[in-house]
Amino acid sequence: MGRLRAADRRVGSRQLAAGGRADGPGREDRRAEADADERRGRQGPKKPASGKPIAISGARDFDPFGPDGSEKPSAIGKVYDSSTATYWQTDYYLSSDFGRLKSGVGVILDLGKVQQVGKVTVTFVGDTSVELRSASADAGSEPTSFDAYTKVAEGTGTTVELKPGKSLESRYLLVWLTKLPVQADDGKWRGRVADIKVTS
Ligand SMILES: [Ca+2]
Repeated sequence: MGRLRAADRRVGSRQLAAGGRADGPGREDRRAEADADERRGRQGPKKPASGKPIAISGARDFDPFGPDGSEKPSAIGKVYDSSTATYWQTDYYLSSDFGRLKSGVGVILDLGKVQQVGKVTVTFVGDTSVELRSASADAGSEPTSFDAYTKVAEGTGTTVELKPGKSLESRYLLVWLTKLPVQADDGKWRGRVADIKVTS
């Protein structure tokens, strides 16, 4: 019995040794596979470079829960005039939560065509809470209903970087203000959007 077990152990150690040798080529195979993946990646469809500016071709004030659906449209171009010295502002409200009249107001951005969106940076006057919402990539025209825009990111601050969690493709984005600051100069609760930048 004792000798048999010893023989078993010898067989076992030989198998281990063989297994050890088998591991070598195994690692080689995995490396070769990784190389092949890399080659396939290089030859595959080109991934859009990230961090490239995406031009905003139009902006519209959006107040779907207000009586007239509009919020100070005349200055809306100032959200993308590349100057942080100019801004579009909301009406004023009696509290940071819009006097409990509505859940928010915002700006719809038209990117001209469906784009891969990596980041939207919004500069406010005063700490503001904001959501980035997106229409679906197959929206043929600018959606007018709030429900057509899905929340993809949110943040609070004066310069807020909104990064969708997964790769986002859309033509229409909604920058949706959800909490307003008090403005120092007029003492009123209102949002002021000084600049919006979109990058891939
Ligand atoms: Ca501006």
